[in-house]
Amino acid sequence: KEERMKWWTEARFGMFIHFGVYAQMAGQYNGHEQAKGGAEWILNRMKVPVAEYKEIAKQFNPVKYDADAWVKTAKDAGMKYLIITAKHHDGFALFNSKASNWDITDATPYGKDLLKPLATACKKYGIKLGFYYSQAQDWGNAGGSVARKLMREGWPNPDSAKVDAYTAAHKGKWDPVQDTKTFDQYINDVAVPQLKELMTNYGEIAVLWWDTPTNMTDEAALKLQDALKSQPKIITNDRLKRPNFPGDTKTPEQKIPDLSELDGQYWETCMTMNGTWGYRKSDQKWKSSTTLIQNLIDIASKGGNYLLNVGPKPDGSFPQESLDRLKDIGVWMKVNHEA
Ligand code: FUL
Repeated sequence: KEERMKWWTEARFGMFIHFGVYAQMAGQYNGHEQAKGGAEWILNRMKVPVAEYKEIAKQFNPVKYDADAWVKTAKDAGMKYLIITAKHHDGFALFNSKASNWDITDATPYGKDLLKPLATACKKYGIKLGFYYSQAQDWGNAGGSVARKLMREGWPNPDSAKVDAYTAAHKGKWDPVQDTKTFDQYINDVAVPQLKELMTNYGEIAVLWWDTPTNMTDEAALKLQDALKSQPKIITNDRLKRPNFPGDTKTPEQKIPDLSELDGQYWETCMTMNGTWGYRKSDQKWKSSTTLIQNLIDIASKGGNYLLNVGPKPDGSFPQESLDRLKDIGVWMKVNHEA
């Protein structure tokens, strides 16, 4: 394991990218602002009917996406690896998937695999590439919506009482289409094949970043883990299934552990620069460059990694505020780190 973790331990700094159809909504549904939480949760938080969300995908056309520019931005900031949401909770695949039509090639006018050019650019700049894959929650592919508490916030629809009643009666699902398959069918027909696609079509994959282990079974977790076996050096986090599947790294979210909390395990703090992972137009609560640099110092001094997020705009460009901060960090890195 130590050998496999070597590059990761030395890396210290990576870029997280949350990108998908939610960026198109930018935190708003029918002119109403999503009340709480990350904008990447809008489909669930505002209980958008799945068919309506898929209509919105028909506007998702990130024509300003430039993989080379994304990776160069990370490189210039002193980052050593990049993790992108190959599929977030909305189930939308940023890659060409044969296992589901709910992907960028079939469901959007953009029509191209977004991960292919990213893999090429990462190779060019010597940046390790990792994939985030939401295995246990998939609201867009039938069977993938697992039981969760009622989480409607700020639903603007006059039918809200009806939607709440439905959600309460259907273990957190809000759209009948989500119940047309079982969770096992979703695992076998979508998650396992998609992971195999991700493990075979993009060269060497350095990290698989699982998320929200709620409602996973050991059986499903084993199948998913097995789907990674063509990448023997891959590093995984602790979010596949709890307990029994600790993975390689711990994942404190939006916080830096105190020295007293460290237990000798590999860890990585993931954090947003403002308050959301996916792009939200109204979120202007940006941390200062100084704060971000101090976080990086704090984390590195305690032996952890800093996975700092960017939520690209629907056109595929990085928000200017993110670019400004990454540039400042890069200047600091050049002077103080990369002599
Ligand atoms: C969380 C997710 O629910 C968020 O949307 C985000 O991806 C974060 C990194 O992990 O648990």
